Amino acid sequence: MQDFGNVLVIGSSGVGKSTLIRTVLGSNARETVDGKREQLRVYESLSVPFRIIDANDLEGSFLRRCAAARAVKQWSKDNALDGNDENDINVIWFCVEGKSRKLIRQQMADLARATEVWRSVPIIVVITKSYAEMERADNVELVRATCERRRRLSNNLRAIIPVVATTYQLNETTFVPPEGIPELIEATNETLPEGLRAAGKDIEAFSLKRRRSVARSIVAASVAAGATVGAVPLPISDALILTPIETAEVNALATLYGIGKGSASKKLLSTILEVGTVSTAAKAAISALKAIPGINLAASALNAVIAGSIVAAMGEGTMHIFERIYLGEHTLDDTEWVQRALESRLSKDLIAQGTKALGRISSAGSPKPTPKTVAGILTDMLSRKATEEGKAA
Ligand SMILES: Nc1nc2c(ncn2[C@@H]2O[C@H](COP(=O)(O)OP(=O)(O)OP(=O)(O)O)[C@@H](O)[C@H]2O)c(=O)[nH]1
Ligand SMILES: [Mg+2]
Repeated sequence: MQDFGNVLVIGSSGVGKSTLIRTVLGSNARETVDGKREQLRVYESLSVPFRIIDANDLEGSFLRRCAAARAVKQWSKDNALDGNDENDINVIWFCVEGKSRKLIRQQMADLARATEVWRSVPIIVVITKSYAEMERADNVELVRATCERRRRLSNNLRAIIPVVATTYQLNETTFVPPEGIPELIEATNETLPEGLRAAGKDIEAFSLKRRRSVARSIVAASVAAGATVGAVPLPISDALILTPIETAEVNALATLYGIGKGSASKKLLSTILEVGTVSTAAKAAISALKAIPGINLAASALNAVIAGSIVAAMGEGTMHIFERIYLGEHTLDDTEWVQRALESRLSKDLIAQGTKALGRISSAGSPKPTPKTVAGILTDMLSRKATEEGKAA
């Protein structure tokens, strides 16, 4: 019985197919043995309701292309226990790179040629490396226009999704967070034929898992930025210098969890940011951490650890809140609950985690670890905590 849909991923070398596949499938992805052939790799994971086929040579020379297409067809046949091999590729992801706009048209033409044999299989165009937010809408439009000129593409096109698969670091304190991954998973699920499609509850669970892991990567990048900013010689007497980083962190998480841009969302976000920056809870936590005795760290390192810990606690707290809202357990305008939940994180968890971090970093030897080292230790602590929570859940 086939209980999984099959997604064929194609795109030129270097557009980001492997990176995308890793992000979509998550850490428990595995390569299936039955798919192992020279021209293709087949992956599956418990975190999404479909299999992903990475066919390397579909874009090579004519002969290689044919060989690769044959390999995929043969794989389909071998796996089609119901004997219907025609439909075995259920969706094709066309990966084109958004960074190089000029090449989009050419890339689309190449992909169209490479997939000629799958006449009626639905297509989702994934615009990879969509780092520039301003260009996303234009790129989508360009892809749409390109598809309109070819009958097979316009008939089969189901969605165009700009994606950033992993955080793109612009500099030490600014980054482009992941984008479009839950949308891609949901669009793919919707495109699968009835029967292979995950039901509402299932897809929600899949989607939550993937969102969580993307959220963790946002928090990790923010923690690194926080530790860097915190390490400047200015003493962080207040948490205000972290405002830009916390704002970016909270906004990225909001986008990920589909917290919209309406007035209720705005109020929610500003409540969260206020708790993180000017609340007495945040201030008290900072003074408590600064006063811990026996910490052998230079002032800049101490500040880096505290700043990173604040950003970590904010990120974790915000993630928790957005998850509850995403699951429908709370509403956007439940700001009182939000405030309470976050304040308790900032006092209890922040002090506990911060103390632990300070202990670990100060006993690591150097009184002046770099922000990078500090961030590394903090994110390591976060991921251990997440693993423990995952086990406990
Ligand atoms: N930061 C960031 N880097 C990316 C992203 N997507 C791709 N890259 C980088 O782009 C490069 C190529 O990505 P791959 O995923 O290996 O590309 P591919 O399409 O699998 O390439 P081939 O296997 O050669 O066909 C790698 O250095 C990736 O780290 C992204 O979303 N964010
Ligand atoms: Mg690859």
